[in-house]
Amino acid sequence: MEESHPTNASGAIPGRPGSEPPPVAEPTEPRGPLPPKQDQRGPEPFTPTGQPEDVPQEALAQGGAYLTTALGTRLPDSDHSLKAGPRGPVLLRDHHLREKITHFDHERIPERVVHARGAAAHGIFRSYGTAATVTKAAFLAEGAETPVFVRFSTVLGSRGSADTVRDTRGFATKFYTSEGVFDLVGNNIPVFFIQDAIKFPDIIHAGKPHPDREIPQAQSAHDTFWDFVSLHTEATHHTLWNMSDRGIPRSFRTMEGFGVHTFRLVDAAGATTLVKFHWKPKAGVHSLVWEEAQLINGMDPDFHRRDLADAIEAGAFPQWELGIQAFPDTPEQMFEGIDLLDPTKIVPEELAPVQPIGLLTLNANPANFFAETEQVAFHVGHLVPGIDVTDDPLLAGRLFSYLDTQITRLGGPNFTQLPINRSHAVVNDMLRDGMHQTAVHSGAAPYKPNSLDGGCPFFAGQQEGGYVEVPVEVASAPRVREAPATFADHFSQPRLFWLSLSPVEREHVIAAYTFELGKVYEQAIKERTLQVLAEIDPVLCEQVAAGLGLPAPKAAEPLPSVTPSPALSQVGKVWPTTGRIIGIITGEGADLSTVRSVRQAILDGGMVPLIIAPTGGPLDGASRDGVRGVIDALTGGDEPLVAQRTFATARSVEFDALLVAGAPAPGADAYGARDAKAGDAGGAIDPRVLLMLAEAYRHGKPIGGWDGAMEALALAAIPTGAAGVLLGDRGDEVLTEIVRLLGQHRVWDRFPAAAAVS
Ligand code: HDE
Repeated sequence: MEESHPTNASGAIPGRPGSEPPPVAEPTEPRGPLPPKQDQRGPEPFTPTGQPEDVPQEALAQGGAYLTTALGTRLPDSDHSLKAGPRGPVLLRDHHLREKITHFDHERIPERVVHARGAAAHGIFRSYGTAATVTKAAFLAEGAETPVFVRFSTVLGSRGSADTVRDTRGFATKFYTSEGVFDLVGNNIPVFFIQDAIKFPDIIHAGKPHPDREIPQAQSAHDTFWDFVSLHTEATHHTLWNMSDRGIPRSFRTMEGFGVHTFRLVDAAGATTLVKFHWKPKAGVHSLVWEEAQLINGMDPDFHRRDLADAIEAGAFPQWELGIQAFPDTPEQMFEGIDLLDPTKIVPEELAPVQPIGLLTLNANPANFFAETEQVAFHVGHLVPGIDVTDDPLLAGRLFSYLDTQITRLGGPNFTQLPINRSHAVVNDMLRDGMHQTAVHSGAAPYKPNSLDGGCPFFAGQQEGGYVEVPVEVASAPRVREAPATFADHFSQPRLFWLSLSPVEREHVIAAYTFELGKVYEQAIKERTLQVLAEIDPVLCEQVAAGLGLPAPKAAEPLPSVTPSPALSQVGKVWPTTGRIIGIITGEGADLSTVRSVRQAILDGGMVPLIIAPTGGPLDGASRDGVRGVIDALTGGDEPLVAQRTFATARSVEFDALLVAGAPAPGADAYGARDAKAGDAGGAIDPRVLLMLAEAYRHGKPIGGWDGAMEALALAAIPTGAAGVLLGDRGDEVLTEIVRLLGQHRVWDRFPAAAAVS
């Protein structure tokens, strides 16, 4: 009988499960995966678009000079359907038409439930090694360099919503470390609305547009949001941060980032330290003012996205220092009376300084938004040895949620194989199959223990760099649906934050509450919120109540005595001005040599000069003398001076500071029927210039001018001698002073705070 079976080359009977005969005892010597059996081979190694796998990265997606079908057949035409005669009918047999339309029909994937709108960049993280005393994580060792991908986002809006809405911002970083991927999925606000993940659907349903009309988009100024946060008072602290300038950042580049939860670091000896992560922007923390934010949402809804991409393209690479606040890992997990497991609490930096541990530099824009920014999948459970989570109940829910959401969003469990999500450390996971599987696994035994695949893969203990959970003591307690008593204080830290703000920042908070509650329909919700504000501070409550035309309630409890944390204020420091945008307004008759030298000085200072003129094109007088003049201007010794904006296209909100070179007369298109901003242009100065100046003045921006600019300022009703308004004889001197003011981000003392000082 034996002889009648076919045999393979080695003479064995077919059907052997693995490529080697298994030993009797379970293999214990680690080794790489066994080769496929002799008779097996997977598909030839080609890229998803039919290229040999060793092509350079940029050629991976598409190649060749000719249009093809998805499977590489060259196409002669993609503009006309296949028809029975030029007038049709269209034929069902047109496989190219059907492939093109079918693929198009499926181009969208579900947007993120929260943080749908985002922008991202590639970069590098260089570790200082200062954290090596508390963690064994390899990417935090001295000098380690780790590629990263960072995605910033708003929370509430849909993918197509505007950037400068009042909202929390996401700040999620994927570190492709040598020990696997670590995701630090944080926000630009250090606390959260809720203390327990089970409340997340509630706060998000309340913040999202009303379910009946699906309005308003991407904002919290509506009844359901304030209904929830006024009833659920643990949201008070986060809400106050949102109503502060932190809710409307100037740029992603000027945002702080926070890990929010307390994490647990583990060193090589197994000793643990509790930490909070902080990102500190090198450019300083800086925000918009509310009117500016609202105008930008119409003028340039992609303001933050564009700012990030432009900065990187211009080589002004945004940088943040990563820092940690470190606390002893005691059984209580408390520090100076603050519960470290409560995500509605901060630890003031004055009590636990932020110690820098590395530098993040964003140095490349994504090549394809969908493939990278949209498909990137963060997960707080993507951890590496040396970094562990704590029992913060909010974090516990996140550990479940992020993995779960990616399965719906990215169509199955293999989202980790998408190029942007792939590990840079070798993967041997025994996870198999599923939608969109791109790996061709070999072997017969994706289970452990096995002997058929030589026992592969092997477990990695501490010595082999395995992620070994720290045996932290779990307190014995009854099973309850309850929060610990230390979570019950909802007002002392909001008060601490309020008292830490400068007077002008408090004015902004008052204005924000008054605006948002002013948009609320139901008076009961306003009254309830005023009661919450009374528990924070009487001045805040009274001023908002006055703005709403309602009586100010008194606090139910005596206000706690707290020590302010000056580190929480954004005002009063000096920052680099790199990447800031200065508009130079010129007009007929302006001295172009001064404009040229000021423009160059701005560039030399690493800032961005944008020239605003009555029309586009070259400014040099020669260019007006016909084609020859244009060519001369373009090719002469100097670079031609070209306007980047016109009086019709520019708006003050694009600029951090404005310079006026002379007295720009009304442009040829300055009449209301053509451009409503011009209205009745009867005066000596173009009304759109006056509008820009008046807005920049209101928004606390430095304004400078020379050569008759005084007339423009006077007509814009800007008092000469007002703070941050500089007129001079020389453009370079004016610029020097303007740049000094920019270093403080805004002219804070232009409008002294009136009411907000307790
Ligand atoms: Fe998220 N969050 N979140 N979150 N979150 C998501 O994951 C969730 C929370 C944060 O750019 C989702 O991929 C729950 C805190 C950022 O892709 C989802 C809870 C913090 C991003 C999700 C929280 C964050 C997300 C939506 C309460 C700051 C965007 C799509 C327990 C520390 C990441 C997705 C990116 C995204 C769930 C609370 C930050 C649904 C259940 C606290 C920056 O999984």
